[in-house]
Amino acid sequence: MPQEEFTSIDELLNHPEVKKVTSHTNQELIDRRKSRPPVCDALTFSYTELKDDTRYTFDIDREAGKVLPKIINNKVQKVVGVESPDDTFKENYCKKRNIGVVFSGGPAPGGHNVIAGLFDAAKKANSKSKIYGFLVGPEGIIENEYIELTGELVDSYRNLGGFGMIKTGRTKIDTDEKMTLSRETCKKLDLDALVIVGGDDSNTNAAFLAQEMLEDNIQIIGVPKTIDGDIQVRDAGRNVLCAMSFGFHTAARAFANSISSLCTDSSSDVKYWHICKVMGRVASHLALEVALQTHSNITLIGEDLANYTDKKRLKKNGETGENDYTAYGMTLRHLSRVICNGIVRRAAVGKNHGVIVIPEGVLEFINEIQIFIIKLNTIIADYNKMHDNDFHSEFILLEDKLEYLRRLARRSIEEDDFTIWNTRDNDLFNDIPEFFQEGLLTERDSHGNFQFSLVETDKIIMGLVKDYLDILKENGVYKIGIKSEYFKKILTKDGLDPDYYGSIIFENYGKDEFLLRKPTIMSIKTLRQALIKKGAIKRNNNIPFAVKKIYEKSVPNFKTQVHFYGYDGRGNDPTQFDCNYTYNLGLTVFSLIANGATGQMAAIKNLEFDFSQWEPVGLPIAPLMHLEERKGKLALVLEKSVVDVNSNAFKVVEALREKWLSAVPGKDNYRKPGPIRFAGKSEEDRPITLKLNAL
Ligand code: FBP
Repeated sequence: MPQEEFTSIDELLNHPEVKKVTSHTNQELIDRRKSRPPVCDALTFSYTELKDDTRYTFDIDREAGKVLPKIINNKVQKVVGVESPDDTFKENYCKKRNIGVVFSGGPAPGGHNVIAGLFDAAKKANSKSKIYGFLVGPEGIIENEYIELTGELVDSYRNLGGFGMIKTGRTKIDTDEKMTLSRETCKKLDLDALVIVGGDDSNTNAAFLAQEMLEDNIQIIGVPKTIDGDIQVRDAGRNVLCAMSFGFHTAARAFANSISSLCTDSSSDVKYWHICKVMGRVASHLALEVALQTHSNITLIGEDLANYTDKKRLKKNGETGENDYTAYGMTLRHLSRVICNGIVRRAAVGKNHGVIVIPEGVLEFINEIQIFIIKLNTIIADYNKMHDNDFHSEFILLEDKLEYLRRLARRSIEEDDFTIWNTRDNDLFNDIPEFFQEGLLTERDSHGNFQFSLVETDKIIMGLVKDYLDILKENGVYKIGIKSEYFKKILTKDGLDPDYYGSIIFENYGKDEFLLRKPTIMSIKTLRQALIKKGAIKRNNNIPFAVKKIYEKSVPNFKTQVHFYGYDGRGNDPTQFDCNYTYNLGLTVFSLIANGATGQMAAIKNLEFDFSQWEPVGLPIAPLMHLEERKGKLALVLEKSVVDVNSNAFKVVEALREKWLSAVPGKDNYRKPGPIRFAGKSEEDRPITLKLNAL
């Protein structure tokens, strides 16, 4: 077919086909916007009410009782449908309301559906109700920056990822001044309720706002959001009330899809170890789910490392009667040894390639690093409390920061009760590579959290791994196994006797499928010496070409490609699971508001089971809070849930670790989860972690 000729660029741009392929909408976008998620049974009713479910109890922290007295006695509330309530109920349920909503913290797929669910339910109850979206996170409440949400705006974001509709931010309403400004905004807008869609810190914030604004009749409702999956709620009896925060499934599926492609690449090109750091500020839930979805060769789980005990040291302790605390938890050096062991074992069967998954927050679980983080958090927080200029503006260069630490170390010599940073801390800190020192001294976020995403965790661990692999290579331990058949073919081709040379070069010739060079042969020179010693060649002869080729093939070159999976998965369009979950969360939020609840977090019980069993509930936030070290002092916060090493999900990964390492001849055991599909059936309808833990 002859090509069309365009006389101008405008003519080309106006061509219908050009318009079609360059349009910002496509079928997936249209389908997503049009789709309406299924609704939980109780939420299909025109009216709902809340029933206290007293089967669930909590171990209440005394401090929480003292600080949050007005909401500490809140109960778990079950949302139930009401067929035909009386007129007073109807009137109250359907009264015109002003509701504010804000996103807080990192984006998580599904947030727009929380707003869509809330919007639909509120407008259905009373079309005159107004929903305001505070812009760019809690800062929008403090500064009274908002937009009124319209049906058109909400429709354009249905089932779509990100928090683009109203954006998000990490400001915390944590001072009297910010609290006063927030209250003023809520009053100015005549808000009946404020909905905070956020993580553990933001829900903590929600509880404090609920306590503060109770007398103002402003209800505060939280929503469990974070891709990290660390908001999981159980009662004192370990009953699961909220199995997972929203956004986790999508992020994990997105990471897993990319990482599984790297598994394919690695086993095709057979030359790289792909090092994949995956998000999760502290907990390793995302890494665990990725392991289950992809069967990556090595996956580190922070909580597992912290749980490690050095049996040899413990035995020695038993004998000497001393208590050596370094026997508990894994050190960075030990961790690098564990990784090297896996790499060396795969190389021995000819696989000098593979995929390693490293959780972003893994260092939090390494004792020595954890101590530095806590100490530096305190030092920075103390400095900021006492000076007009904050620590990071005062000490801009790394050298300035190090000098300040040296001053503190000197102070510890002069003042007995000054113990936060002593000369030993300073010496140990100086042993750390500069980029990591810089990382440990980075600015904390507004909640006082250490920002793991800014630290090159993978670089620190892989640096140690590379150093140790070099030593193992030197010692003839790290070497590539040569397939016996291949060896025979190459030598026979050059007219050499494989059996004769094989027994000189290899330690397991004639025994195994993959042949391993003798540890004494670790260079061309030592190979020559071995051949001369056995009379295979004369002193001034060259090494036969085929033998040299085999030797060279057995020398490993450890090549890595480093990847970070975080922001991409966080911005992915939600899975069906997250779409359904979040839309129903939005409907639940309205039910809680319409029934007068405050200080509650909307949740869906039984997420781990089929949709028909999902139950909307309100969970009391205050009873879930406990004291934790933040910004150098104890603060009441919602407890983060980390990976339980006794859970089914972890036990399965632990048991299959060896299989997935695949340090045996033959194919790897990779699994392909496939991409997230909105239409049609996606392979997983919910996180595998949830399925396993529900068994
Ligand atoms: P939230 O807990 O606020 O949902 O954020 C989670 C997260 O995506 C972490 O996984 C990551 O460590 C962090 O946010 C990154 O923060 P930032 O967006 O400030 O770089």
